[in-house]
Amino acid sequence: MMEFSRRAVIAGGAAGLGVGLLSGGGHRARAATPPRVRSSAHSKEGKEMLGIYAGAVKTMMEWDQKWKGDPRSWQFQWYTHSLPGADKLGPDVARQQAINEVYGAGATVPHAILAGEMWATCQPHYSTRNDDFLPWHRMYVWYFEAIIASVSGEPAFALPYWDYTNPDAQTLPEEFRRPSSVDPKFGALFRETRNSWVNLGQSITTGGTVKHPPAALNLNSMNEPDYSGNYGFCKLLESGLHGSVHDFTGNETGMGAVTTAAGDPIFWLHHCNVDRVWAGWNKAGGQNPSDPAWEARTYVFVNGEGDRVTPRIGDVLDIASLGYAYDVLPVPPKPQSLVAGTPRRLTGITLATASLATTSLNDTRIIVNLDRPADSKNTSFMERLKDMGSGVKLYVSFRGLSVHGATDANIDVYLNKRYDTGTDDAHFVDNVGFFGTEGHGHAGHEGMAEQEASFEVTELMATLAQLGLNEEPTLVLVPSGTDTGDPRIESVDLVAR
Ligand SMILES: [Cu+2]
Repeated sequence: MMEFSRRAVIAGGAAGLGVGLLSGGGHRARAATPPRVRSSAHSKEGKEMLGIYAGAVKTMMEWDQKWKGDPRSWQFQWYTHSLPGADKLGPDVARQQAINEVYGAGATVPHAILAGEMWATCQPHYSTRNDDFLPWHRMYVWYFEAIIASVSGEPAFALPYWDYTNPDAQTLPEEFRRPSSVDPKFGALFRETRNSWVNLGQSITTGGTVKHPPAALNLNSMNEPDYSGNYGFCKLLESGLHGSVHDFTGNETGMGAVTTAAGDPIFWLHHCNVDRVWAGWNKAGGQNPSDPAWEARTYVFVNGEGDRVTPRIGDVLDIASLGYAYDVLPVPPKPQSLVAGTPRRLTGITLATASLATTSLNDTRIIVNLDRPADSKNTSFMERLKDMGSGVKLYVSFRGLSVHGATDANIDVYLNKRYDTGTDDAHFVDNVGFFGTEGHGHAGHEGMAEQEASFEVTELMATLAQLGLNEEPTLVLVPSGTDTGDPRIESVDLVAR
């Protein structure tokens, strides 16, 4: 059993990593050696790494048959995120059923115990710990990268990332699009459970039947100076860009649903990019929470050798100490946004609101008229906005997102576009998806946070106000994806903070 020694915890940093994170093999780069560089999957360096990656994924998938239940097999790594059935049965029942199936009922072998600790532990989906989204996935990707290095026998392996916020990189990298019958080398990276146009090499935003504005995949979350809370960087990145890429890439039996997402080899390149956005936000001045209890929290994983490890969140906040770097880091769209300014209200004040509880989200185009909140005196929206004073930020907040089962449903949101019918993207807010809402709300399980998705609209609102907005705000919702899972939203608010 691998635990951090007290000495390592006190020493922290690279010394702590030497005992815990890097234990067992010593083949990974130490902090003193040059970092492994993670490159874009569309670059020459990234493509070289994809060759190594494809070979290792193939081996791990073979281990699903040969050594079923081995911690370094493909299925074990996938199930660590979540597993089929967890949306309907809840994670605990689904996990136990899968353990019985893989190891036999009542099995007490170490790998069965490990599966009990690790499977369906994706954060924050199986907790209320929204702030753990980034560190949990950083650990998950970091150990997975070590497993690929060890399985392939290529210690210098660095996982490539998928740079989909670059408009020229919004196609799935070609290595992932060819079945084994066509391409024995890269075939292990192919999955059928994607939107058909994605595997045809068309853009995930504008291919096939979808017409998302290019801004649907954006780095707006990086403008947020706070890490925590429903309007913080971590949550905005998770419910925005991260969820959209899941829904735009896979269907409800693949990347589009939490239960099956990590079974698609592109998952890891997606989360590598999410990790890169976090590193870029830190580089631009974004501060992680400074909470000793948060930093002390541990999760269970296996390292490159398949041994149990229990990294602390505090161990993974600095990528240099983990021995890797990115070839390029993204920057916030508004570079000045992270300079310390007025402290924000944590929750915000609702300026306009609408219930969506009885609205069918299956229509092609839904017009939502927001109204004055019952407790507000001013009848004019602009007057209520003025009452907030200067320097407020405005957000569109969707509350009570829930689904009955797996879905890749997602909705493009436009502000004050009621009378437009064409392709005018000037009113576009963002894309709201249901990734991560499985098992919440009306189909929910105890102890899960209500799901929200918020998008900042300060500048958009100012621009539209200049055009003479003199009425309550209006939203237009344009759904896409399959309508399985009965997606629902309780309400939408326009919030100032
Ligand atoms: Cu994800």
